[in-house]
Amino acid sequence: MGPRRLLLPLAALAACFVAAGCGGADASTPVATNEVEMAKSYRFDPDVIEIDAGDTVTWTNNDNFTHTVEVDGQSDQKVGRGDSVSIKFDEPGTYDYVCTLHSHDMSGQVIVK
Ligand SMILES: [Cu+2]
Repeated sequence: MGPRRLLLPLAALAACFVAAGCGGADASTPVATNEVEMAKSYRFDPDVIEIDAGDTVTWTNNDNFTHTVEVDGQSDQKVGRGDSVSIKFDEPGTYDYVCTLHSHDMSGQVIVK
Protein backbone atom coordinates (compact mmCIF):
# COMPACT_ATOMS: atom_id res chain seq x y z
CA MET A 1 0.00 0.00 0.00
CA GLY A 2 1.32 3.42 -0.91
CA PRO A 3 1.10 6.51 1.24
CA ARG A 4 -2.18 8.35 1.15
CA ARG A 5 -2.01 11.87 -0.03
CA LEU A 6 -4.45 14.25 1.58
CA LEU A 7 -5.07 17.16 -0.71
CA LEU A 8 -8.21 18.25 1.12
CA PRO A 9 -6.53 20.40 3.81
CA LEU A 10 -4.75 22.36 1.10
CA ALA A 11 -8.04 23.06 -0.67
CA ALA A 12 -9.63 24.19 2.59
CA LEU A 13 -6.75 26.57 3.21
CA ALA A 14 -7.15 28.12 -0.23
CA ALA A 15 -10.88 28.62 0.38
CA CYS A 16 -10.13 30.47 3.64
CA PHE A 17 -7.83 32.79 1.77
CA VAL A 18 -10.56 33.73 -0.68
CA ALA A 19 -13.12 34.22 2.10
CA ALA A 20 -10.83 36.55 4.05
CA GLY A 21 -10.34 38.69 0.94
CA CYS A 22 -7.93 41.58 0.91
CA GLY A 23 -10.14 43.94 2.89
CA GLY A 24 -12.25 46.76 1.52
CA ALA A 25 -12.67 50.46 2.22
CA ASP A 26 -16.22 49.90 3.39
CA ALA A 27 -15.71 48.48 6.88
CA SER A 28 -15.74 51.78 8.78
CA THR A 29 -18.54 52.89 11.05
CA PRO A 30 -19.64 56.45 10.23
CA VAL A 31 -18.51 59.12 12.67
CA ALA A 32 -20.81 62.09 13.32
CA THR A 33 -18.49 65.02 12.60
CA ASN A 34 -17.86 67.66 9.96
CA GLU A 35 -14.09 67.71 10.49
CA VAL A 36 -11.81 65.33 8.59
CA GLU A 37 -8.09 65.26 9.09
CA MET A 38 -5.66 64.29 6.37
CA ALA A 39 -3.49 62.45 8.83
CA LYS A 40 0.01 61.05 8.47
CA SER A 41 0.45 59.11 6.29
CA TYR A 42 -2.03 59.13 3.40
CA ARG A 43 -5.19 58.79 5.49
CA PHE A 44 -8.54 60.48 5.85
CA ASP A 45 -9.44 60.36 9.54
CA PRO A 46 -12.21 59.50 10.08
CA ASP A 47 -12.77 58.13 6.58
CA VAL A 48 -16.55 57.77 6.83
CA ILE A 49 -18.55 60.61 8.36
CA GLU A 50 -22.18 61.46 8.82
CA ILE A 51 -23.60 64.99 8.70
CA ASP A 52 -26.92 66.77 8.30
CA ALA A 53 -28.02 68.32 4.99
CA GLY A 54 -26.75 71.89 4.79
CA ASP A 55 -23.62 71.16 6.85
CA THR A 56 -20.13 72.08 5.66
CA VAL A 57 -17.31 69.57 5.93
CA THR A 58 -13.75 70.81 6.45
CA TRP A 59 -10.73 68.73 5.50
CA THR A 60 -7.44 69.78 7.11
CA ASN A 61 -4.12 68.54 5.83
CA ASN A 62 -1.79 67.59 8.70
CA ASP A 63 0.26 65.24 6.56
CA ASN A 64 3.63 66.01 5.02
CA PHE A 65 2.28 65.85 1.47
CA THR A 66 -0.19 67.72 -0.69
CA HIS A 67 -3.52 65.96 -0.99
CA THR A 68 -6.81 66.64 -2.74
CA VAL A 69 -10.48 66.11 -2.15
CA GLU A 70 -12.58 65.17 -5.14
CA VAL A 71 -16.18 64.46 -4.29
CA ASP A 72 -18.03 62.39 -6.91
CA GLY A 73 -19.26 64.69 -9.65
CA GLN A 74 -17.45 67.78 -8.34
CA SER A 75 -14.17 69.45 -9.14
CA ASP A 76 -10.92 68.38 -7.51
CA GLN A 77 -9.71 70.59 -4.62
CA LYS A 78 -6.01 70.71 -3.88
CA VAL A 79 -5.06 70.91 -0.18
CA GLY A 80 -1.45 71.76 0.60
CA ARG A 81 0.34 70.99 3.87
CA GLY A 82 -1.33 72.88 6.70
CA ASP A 83 -4.19 74.03 4.48
CA SER A 84 -7.82 73.12 4.60
CA VAL A 85 -10.79 73.03 2.26
CA SER A 86 -14.50 73.21 3.04
CA ILE A 87 -17.36 71.79 1.03
CA LYS A 88 -21.06 72.28 1.77
CA PHE A 89 -23.48 69.40 1.30
CA ASP A 90 -27.06 70.51 0.70
CA GLU A 91 -28.63 67.32 -0.60
CA PRO A 92 -29.06 64.12 1.43
CA GLY A 93 -27.18 61.16 0.00
CA THR A 94 -23.97 59.20 0.15
CA TYR A 95 -20.98 60.95 -1.36
CA ASP A 96 -17.76 59.08 -2.11
CA TYR A 97 -14.58 61.09 -2.39
CA VAL A 98 -10.92 60.45 -3.10
CA CYS A 99 -7.57 62.14 -3.00
CA THR A 100 -6.81 62.05 -6.72
CA LEU A 101 -3.06 62.02 -6.03
CA HIS A 102 -3.28 58.87 -3.88
CA SER A 103 -6.57 57.28 -4.85
CA HIS A 104 -5.34 53.80 -3.95
CA ASP A 105 -4.79 54.74 -0.31
CA MET A 106 -7.03 57.71 0.28
CA SER A 107 -10.77 57.48 -0.11
CA GLY A 108 -13.68 58.34 2.11
CA GLN A 109 -17.38 58.86 2.29
CA VAL A 110 -19.71 61.60 3.47
CA ILE A 111 -23.18 60.45 4.43
CA VAL A 112 -25.63 63.37 4.37
CA LYS A 113 -28.87 62.82 6.25
CU1 LIG B 1 -3.31 62.27 -1.09
